[in-house]
Amino acid sequence: MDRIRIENLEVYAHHGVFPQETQKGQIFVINAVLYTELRKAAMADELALSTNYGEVCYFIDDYLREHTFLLIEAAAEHLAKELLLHFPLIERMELEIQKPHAPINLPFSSVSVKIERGWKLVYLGIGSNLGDKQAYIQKGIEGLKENPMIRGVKCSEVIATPPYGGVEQDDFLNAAIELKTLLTPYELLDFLHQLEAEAGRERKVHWGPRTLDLDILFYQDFLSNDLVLTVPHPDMENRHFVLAPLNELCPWYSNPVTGKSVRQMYLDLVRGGKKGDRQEEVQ
Ligand code: A4P
Ligand code: MG
Repeated sequence: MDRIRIENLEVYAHHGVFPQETQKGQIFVINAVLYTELRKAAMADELALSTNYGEVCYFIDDYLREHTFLLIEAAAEHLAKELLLHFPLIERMELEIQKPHAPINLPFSSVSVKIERGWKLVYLGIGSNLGDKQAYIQKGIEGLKENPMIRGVKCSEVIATPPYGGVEQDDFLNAAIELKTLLTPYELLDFLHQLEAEAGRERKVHWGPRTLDLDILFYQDFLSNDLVLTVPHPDMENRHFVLAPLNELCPWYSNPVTGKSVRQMYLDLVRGGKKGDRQEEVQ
């Protein structure tokens, strides 16, 4: 991806663990690489279509002077988040904060931290089969949209589906959601649990009836298989209620584990190539 690079921006600020650092202050040196598409701005020769690097420099200067952190790790983390929220064309960034005058009584030229942060592409499954299902799904989507750490929320058509998994229960409404987020996978999972709790969800029966269920299907190229989070969702290949709406949003997206596209998984399931239940939509 194209990038804008800022090198050796000097900011006089007050970050540090020692009292003399927060009282007197010192010079910090900032390097940043901003990943962003530049083609449109270049073809139109129009600043409004790009990210103004001057504004970014002043933003960094203001932010680091107005806030005080003990650690340069914290300064970098918060600054990267604020930059990504404030400048919408930046997809991801590398940010380095150097502290050339850190209080170390040894000869050295600088110490620094460097982080990489950005918006991650995520696909979720959403479902409800208790109470006012449509309203719960709508409320879940609104909750996602209201979180500033989430943007670009797109929802597939909501479809009615028979229950999958052997528990006798009411039909579901299901959909798939695309979004971008600055939350880590575990932070996103916590937030989804919060939305489920706000919808009054009670966990009584595994795979049982629920007002709102939000599952992480894909989180960019992140892979996990621990007690808290399994991503990509391990059973998606067998689930018509997941693949049909997902196929509407991202047919060419590939499962990073198997390399299979969503469209291929969907066609395999519909044609009966997979072992799982073949499900027809309930009209
Ligand atoms: N967890 C692990 N990986 C994930 C992930 N990728 N996304 C953990 C979300 N959560 C994940 O989930 C149990 C635990 O799974 C969570 O605490 C989380 O740490 P839960 O939502 O409390 O329980 P659950 O939903 O009953 O279990 P599970 O295994 O998540 O079931 P699913 O996969 O959600 O399936 N039939 C139709 N037609 N439509 C449906 O939506 N849903 C289910 C439940 C069954 N049958 C259905 C539908
Ligand atoms: Mg679930």
